[in-house]
Amino acid sequence: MKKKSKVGITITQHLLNQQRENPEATGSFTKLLNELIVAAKVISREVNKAGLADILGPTGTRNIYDDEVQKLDIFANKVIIERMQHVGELCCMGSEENENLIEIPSQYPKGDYILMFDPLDGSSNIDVNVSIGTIFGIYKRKNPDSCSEISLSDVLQKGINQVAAGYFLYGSSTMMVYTTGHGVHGFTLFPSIGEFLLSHENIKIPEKSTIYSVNESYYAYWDDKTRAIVDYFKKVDKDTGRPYTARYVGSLVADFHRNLLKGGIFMYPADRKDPKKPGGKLRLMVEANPLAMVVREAGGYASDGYVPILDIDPGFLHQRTPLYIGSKKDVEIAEAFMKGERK
Ligand code: AHM
Ligand code: MG
Repeated sequence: MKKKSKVGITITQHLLNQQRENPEATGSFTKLLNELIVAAKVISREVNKAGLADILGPTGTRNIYDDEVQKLDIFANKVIIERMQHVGELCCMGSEENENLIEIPSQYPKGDYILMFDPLDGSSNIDVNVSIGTIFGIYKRKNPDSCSEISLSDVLQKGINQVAAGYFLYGSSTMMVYTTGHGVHGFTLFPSIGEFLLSHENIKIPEKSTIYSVNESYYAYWDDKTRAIVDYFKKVDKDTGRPYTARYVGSLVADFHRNLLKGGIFMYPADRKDPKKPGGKLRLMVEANPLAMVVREAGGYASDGYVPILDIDPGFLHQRTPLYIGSKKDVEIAEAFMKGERK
């Protein structure tokens, strides 16, 4: 019998349904995601009024990656930390904006979950009304029985260990896309009722696409293998649908989301642009891993050019990685060029 569509149900109902389907669930995970959703609603409201308030524009400071920090980044970071620290389900958090692990203050109860997040990704697009997003990945601490303080060794885990991951997209509408390993589901925020309603049930990414997304202005900084990938996608060949179309917003969440729905490959290769960032710009724990889990659940693939993103053992919290992510066949083509199997 065909499964009845659940389109239109609230995110809360969806989480509760998933909780019921898992007899071991205690509800703590649902509580955690619910609080994250409230934080995203607050961020969404601020993003929507960004042009109106004195919240626009850079603060003049730089974060640990030497990126200019925008006021809204700081706001989003603060909202997530303050809302999530008192839920009682987290043992710590890690944010793109914080150099060290974020501890849960001693007055609040703690749990076994770890929240890794990029509070506002694509921040260079804030000032110009282009879509931006929040990315999150949730893990369980490695040693749950430990009464000891949380340490980096509890946190530094492969992306494959994520128990949930997703993102909020602040675009023409605000969306939440998430997975707990049981399909990828998309919800759209209906501002009039303040609720996320299921709008994209069980998303599947096309296996092969005709879209490539990369900042091609760095061509001169790439190695020959990377150049060959892009040359391949641009070459005319009717049978394989080439040349592909180029689409690059410059907001990872926006580029990823479009490719997830329409098919496509997003690439942020390693380059020689900045000697301080030789492994590419994007961060493994807060950007690549969550999206890699989402894409895998949707039938796609994410690689650093050689190995699956989800299999990379992080050496430190803010590790960077080259990223090739999207339609499976296209990412495999990129991988084949990087491994020298294609020339
Ligand atoms: P951010 O986390 O500082 O906003 O940087 C990440 C963003 C991604 O959203 C996007 O894919 C990339 O940086 C764009 O970088 P570039 O301008 O080098 O193409
Ligand atoms: Mg980011």
